[in-house]
Amino acid sequence: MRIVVLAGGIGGARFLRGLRQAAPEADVTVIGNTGDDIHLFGLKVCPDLDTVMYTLGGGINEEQGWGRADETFHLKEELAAYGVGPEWFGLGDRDFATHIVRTQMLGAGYPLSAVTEALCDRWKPGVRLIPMSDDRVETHVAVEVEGERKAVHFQEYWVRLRASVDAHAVVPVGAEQAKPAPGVLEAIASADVVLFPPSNPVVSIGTILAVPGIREAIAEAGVPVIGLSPIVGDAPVRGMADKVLAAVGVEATAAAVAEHYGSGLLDGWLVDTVDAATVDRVEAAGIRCRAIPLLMTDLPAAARMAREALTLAEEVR
Ligand code: GDP
Ligand code: FO1
Ligand code: CA
Repeated sequence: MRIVVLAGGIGGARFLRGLRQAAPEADVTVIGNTGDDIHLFGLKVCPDLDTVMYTLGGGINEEQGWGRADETFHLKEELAAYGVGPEWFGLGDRDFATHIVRTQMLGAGYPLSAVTEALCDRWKPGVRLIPMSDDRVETHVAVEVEGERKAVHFQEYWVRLRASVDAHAVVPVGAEQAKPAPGVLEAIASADVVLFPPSNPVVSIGTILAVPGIREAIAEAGVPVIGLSPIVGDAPVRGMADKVLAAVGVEATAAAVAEHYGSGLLDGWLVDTVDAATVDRVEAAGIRCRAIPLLMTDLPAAARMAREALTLAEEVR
């Protein structure tokens, strides 16, 4: 079975670990969000690609959900001693190596998709990880700070400002001109099922779908498209999905996120058992819906979610 998964960082990566266990024989292609990417310390940082690669490759800091396990921060401290920042972004020593390799290869002319493949040669995530695009796309967030309206990079909104101010708009800068990376459209066209893990619907999956051709390819593939809600009990399990959903005029509920994707894209939707009362609303929107436990507390829990998603895919096929 060929499975295509659109993934952000933590929510996508933890679900993928479950999927790999639930369907060990499956051929899984992950289309990764690159809208979170940023140039810092002179290096190209790709948080969501790295979170998927480290999580599936066994190098992730489990508690944090991003960055490397067993990390130290000597390099960042030495840079800070020279007054070189940004001080608000924590890049660890082990993680720095990934970024140096990536930036060197990009500088030598390799596209991000080839660089990602090279990095995955080391980590062996057990899936094919492809960035959504080789072209630069950067998510910016319109905010108001001390009465002044301005746009900041998504990392600045999330990591520096801790999403403490309202997001007025979310813009994937460069997406309109971006092309899907080599292999993306081919993987979708030959997929047996497309999964939306419980990733952020706006700044992860929304950004991937903003690359022209990807949404259309999924709709045209004619295979089940199944999503899992990142919203449980009317709140994100973690992160700032409520803030960025508000920016696009969508309430932070499992049902509203399903309606936001719409029946033109989504065939099936899984909500948590605490949101079982909203199943009828989702089905009324033309999307098959089930309520199951959706908290990825451990690997077996994530694997059960993946199994349910594949079962729902067979039901709607
Ligand atoms: P990010 O790029 O690191 O923010 O990760 P993703 O975009 O892949 O996923 C973020 C989303 O995952 C957030 O909106 C969370 O609510 C959701 N999430 C995290 N852990 C869980 C979980 O255990 N269950 C569910 N249903 N959603 C989760
Ligand atoms: N998140 C933080 O909250 N603080 C950090 O200092 C930070 C550093 C960082 C470095 C590398 C990396 O791959 C991810 C990092 N993240 C950090 C996570 C990241 O900013 C966001 O959680 C994701 O981009 C949201 O998807
Ligand atoms: Ca992300």
